[in-house]
Amino acid sequence: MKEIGLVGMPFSGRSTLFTALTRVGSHGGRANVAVVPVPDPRLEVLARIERSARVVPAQVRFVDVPGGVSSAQGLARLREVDALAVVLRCFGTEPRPAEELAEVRAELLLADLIVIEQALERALKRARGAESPEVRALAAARAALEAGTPLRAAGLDDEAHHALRALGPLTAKPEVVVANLAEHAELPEELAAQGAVGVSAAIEAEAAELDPAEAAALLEAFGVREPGLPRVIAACYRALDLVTFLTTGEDETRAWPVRRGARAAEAAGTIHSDLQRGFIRAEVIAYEDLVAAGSLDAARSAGRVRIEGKDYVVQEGDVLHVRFAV
Ligand SMILES: Nc1nc2c(ncn2[C@@H]2O[C@H](COP(=O)(O)OP(=O)(O)OP(=O)(O)O)[C@@H](O)[C@H]2O)c(=O)[nH]1
Ligand SMILES: [Mg+2]
Repeated sequence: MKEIGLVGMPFSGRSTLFTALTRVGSHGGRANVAVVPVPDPRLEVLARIERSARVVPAQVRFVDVPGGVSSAQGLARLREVDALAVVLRCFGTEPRPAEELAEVRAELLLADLIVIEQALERALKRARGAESPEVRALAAARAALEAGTPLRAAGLDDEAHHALRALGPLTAKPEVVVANLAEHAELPEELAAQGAVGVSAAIEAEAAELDPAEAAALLEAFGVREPGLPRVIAACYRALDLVTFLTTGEDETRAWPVRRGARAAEAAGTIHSDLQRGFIRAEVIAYEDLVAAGSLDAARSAGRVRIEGKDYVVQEGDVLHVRFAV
């Protein structure tokens, strides 16, 4: 399960956003963690068509740490997450989200530089001054950070990224930007242009505590048309380069995230290692084609279900049925 860490300046509204996204209160003084199902309207449709007994959505975990971006303890926890969501204050007096974004990024860069310099010193001692792959990776990372380049954009090779992995460098992680909007405010143009997601965290956090009818009325009154959660998760999936394939049958209809470019055998392996080991072939149909056909059986009869081998690259919205033998 992918873990998304909320990061930002103090009082940017991270804990409020955490509550809005997870419906769980975030209490000061400790890291707060909550798992949420990934909204995916396709699941209910498939489950109805195939009469599945249950629906199993994918899940993501959100992490909210106390203290702003300069809290070493908070940042240490964020080194473990898969992606960062930078929360920007767009409410209250004199919001300046663009500057805040630059400040947060600078702080993350600095935090990485400190950790990498320490690790480089240790690595040099261990290598007794000689060149080692570790020393080379750390030196390259330091040079990038000193030049103000986040590690995700530093052009490091896989070996270098692997050498740095244990340090959990923050600027190597995929990043999404979440603008925490004031009541009735629209997403500022310059942030929209950067692909930021606007969320009215305070209103959504309040709505999270109401019953559905009251919540809907509150959101409507404040002009919140689309909840933040699906848009934040979609942005995270894009940043993490994930696609979702689906499985459906009598037992369950289920969503499975895999890295973009994953082949059928690897995708099968996320379901169960036996399916990868004993992979024979996959029956594949795009979600839209299945819905158009009316059912998997109807699609099969109409010859709309393709047979793919283990090297087939799984596409967003593919419905997969894996044939295997162990
Ligand atoms: N008006 C308005 N106030 C908000 C919004 N989001 C958060 N706040 C308020 O801003 C203050 C800080 O919010 P928090 O969610 O605690 O911010 P934080 O980033 O978690 O703060 P620290 O963890 O203390 O650094 C609180 O008083 C919130 O009620 C918002 O969207 N609109
Ligand atoms: Mg907080």
